[in-house]
Amino acid sequence: MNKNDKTLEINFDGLIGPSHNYAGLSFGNLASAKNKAKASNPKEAALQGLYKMKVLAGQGVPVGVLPPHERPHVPTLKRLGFTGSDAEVVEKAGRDNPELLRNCSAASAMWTANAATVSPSSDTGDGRVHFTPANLTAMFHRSIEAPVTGRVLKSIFADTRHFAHHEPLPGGVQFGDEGAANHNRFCGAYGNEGLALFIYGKKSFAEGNFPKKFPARQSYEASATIARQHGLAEGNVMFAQQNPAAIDAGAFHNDVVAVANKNVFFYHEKAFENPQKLMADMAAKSPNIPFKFIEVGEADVPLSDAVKSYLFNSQLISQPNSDGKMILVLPTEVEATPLAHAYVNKLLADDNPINEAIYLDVRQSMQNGGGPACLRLRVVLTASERAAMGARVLLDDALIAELEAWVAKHYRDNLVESDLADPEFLNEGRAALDQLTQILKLGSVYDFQR
Ligand code: SUG
Repeated sequence: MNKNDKTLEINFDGLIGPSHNYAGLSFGNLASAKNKAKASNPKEAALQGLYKMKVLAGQGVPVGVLPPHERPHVPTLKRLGFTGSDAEVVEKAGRDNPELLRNCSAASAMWTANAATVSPSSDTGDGRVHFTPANLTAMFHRSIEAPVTGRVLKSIFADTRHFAHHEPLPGGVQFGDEGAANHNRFCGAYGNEGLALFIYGKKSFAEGNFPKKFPARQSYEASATIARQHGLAEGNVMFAQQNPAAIDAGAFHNDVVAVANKNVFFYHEKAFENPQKLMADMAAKSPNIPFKFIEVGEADVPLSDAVKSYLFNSQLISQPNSDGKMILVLPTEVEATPLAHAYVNKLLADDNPINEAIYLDVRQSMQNGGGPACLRLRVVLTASERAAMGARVLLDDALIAELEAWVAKHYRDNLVESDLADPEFLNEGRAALDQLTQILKLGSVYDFQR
């Protein structure tokens, strides 16, 4: 039997953290701006996320979990000049510079599509799975995620015979990297060599037609560096520019306007400047992949409805043992957007691999611009690589039950800005995360544990 026969894609969902709040931090992300200063419900948010994981696991899809980060992040506040005990640091920041405290309190690590770019062993030069944590330099509140993300990935994927870890890219915004949200991998079967399609928003060292209103977060230079350092073969890599008009319409990551799985590419006609050429180039580059391109026209679903509903931020999942059938896991906002909903109904009736739609309520995350696909990082692993994983992060009934009880015990159901400066809130979060590292057998990944 070929060693790749049992290769699976695991969806690693971000567990939504106790500091989930609406701070309006992401310029260019329409939902984040719209819901600024609204009271959040971290407990409901985390349970919505866990329910999504449970539904996917119930479909037979392998699901893993990645932990939230420590927030407010006292080490960053100290680097920004706040002094004293940890309690004094959050109090002073809340009083003197609430903007900085908000930036250091985001639970944004939940959107694990931005955690890293991952290349499966079938695609890399040395036959190992490669990970590069995203530097997320475009937004200050996200730029502080990379060190802990790197530690968590190294703790789970510790076996260096199978796994290779790179540092987050250097170079500031010119090497701005947002991880897997702008990376699509196409293949026939998961264990086959795949085609990596990197989508960038700008070239940092070249002229071009780039977005005018909102920032292009992903740079070509970052994508090209990752392809190089993961050892991807030139014949298996493509780069394409995201349509600047899509970014200016609120698609701050490409996964807001396109989603791929295996041979299927589901995208909005305005996701790329010249989709016809891109699809023709992909087909020419990888003749072994039986591509199925599903382009949604502006006339069927206007770009503004795509951004509002997050139609393309759905998870496109292969049904296990089903001979190519796929499920689309969508946010309930699609049901509430008539043209997007009608399109999905038509898609299910048409002749294509997508034959089931599951709508899930992840509204707490959606209100910050994070849909089902933002909440997951895909990692393709062979059977021996799965056996080499450490920690306890693959979901089963027992782990889900423990995590639900953990959320019920530690999370607040109402959070407003003034709570972020409360030392009691800091202590609650640390107690929760300390217990979580024991449940997930992660070791001491947080700064407060070191
Ligand atoms: O980076 N929102 C996240 C949403 C990330 C969605 N991810 C993907 N599309 N893959 C972001 O803009 C908002 C936080 C706030 O405003 O409180 C935020 O960070």
